[in-house]
Amino acid sequence: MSRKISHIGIAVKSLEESSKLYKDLLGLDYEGQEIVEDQGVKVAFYLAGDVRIELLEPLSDESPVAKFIEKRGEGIHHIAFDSNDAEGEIETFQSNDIRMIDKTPRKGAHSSMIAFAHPKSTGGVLLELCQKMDK
Ligand code: CMX
Repeated sequence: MSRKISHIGIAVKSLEESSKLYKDLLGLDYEGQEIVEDQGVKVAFYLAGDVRIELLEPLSDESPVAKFIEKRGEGIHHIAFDSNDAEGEIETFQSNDIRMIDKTPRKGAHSSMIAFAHPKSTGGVLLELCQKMDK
């Protein structure tokens, strides 16, 4: 089976402000929101067909998303790919010269374990491996 995209992450200053575009104007299905303390973000999920959009609002100035917005403005922040074995893929990526930010999976939104690869080693794209833990 081909690998799926888990979600596309978009950095925003305010989830509430952004809901006007994604919910009211685009009419995407709102799936709910949650706080991911580990990552310093509040996230809201929307579905466009099979594609999940994850809006990320920083919880503090220390959040990587706050730094991203400060430096580059709001916009597409990361692409997350489904993984059946995040731990194993971290090893494989590292042995193929991909710099992993997370050397072991850590807790993400939606009951998942996640690991980020550094954009400097992935052609400028912040890439996330995302393993669902509830199936
Ligand atoms: N996409 C592409 N490039 C990015 C980037 C992103 N999202 N974030 C930073 N960069 C680039 C910067 O522009 C910078 O490039 P230049 O040196 O050419 O200017 C370089 O990466 C280093 O960036 P920095 O501002 O110095 O920031 P840091 O090195 O402190 O942090 C990163 C960058 C990617 C390691 C950090 O943001 C991180 O660990 N991110 C992963 C965690 C995260 O984003 N969590 C929130 C999501 C939560 C979730 O989905 O659950």
